[in-house]
Amino acid sequence: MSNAKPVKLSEAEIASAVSKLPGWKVEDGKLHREYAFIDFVAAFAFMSGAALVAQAMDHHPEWFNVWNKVRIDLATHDAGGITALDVKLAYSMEELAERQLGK
Ligand code: H2B
Repeated sequence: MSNAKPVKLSEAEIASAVSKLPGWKVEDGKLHREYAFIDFVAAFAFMSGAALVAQAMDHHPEWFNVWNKVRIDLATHDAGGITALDVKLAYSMEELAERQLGK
């Protein structure tokens, strides 16, 4: 069913991960990014895709949406910090966002 308990990444591992994820930073001990899409439909399309990925991973974002903006915080509550699951979800979100941002 669920995988082994996720392990918190070290400061160095987090720094290395963030350096490969443009737009992402660590804020309040969570991986943080804000996207600005063209409109609400694009923002919600991104969120719909991300929701399916999150559910498949059994790993869920903290996020906040107003019209075209989506503010995201990723942390692993079971581990009390940032784990490889958060990095993986951030990469998936980047892929999904690119589709909406047309990059
Ligand atoms: N999402 C996040 N971000 N952190 C978790 O620790 C977590 C989760 N745990 N989604 C999962 C669900 C856990 O509660 C279930 C029981 O697997």
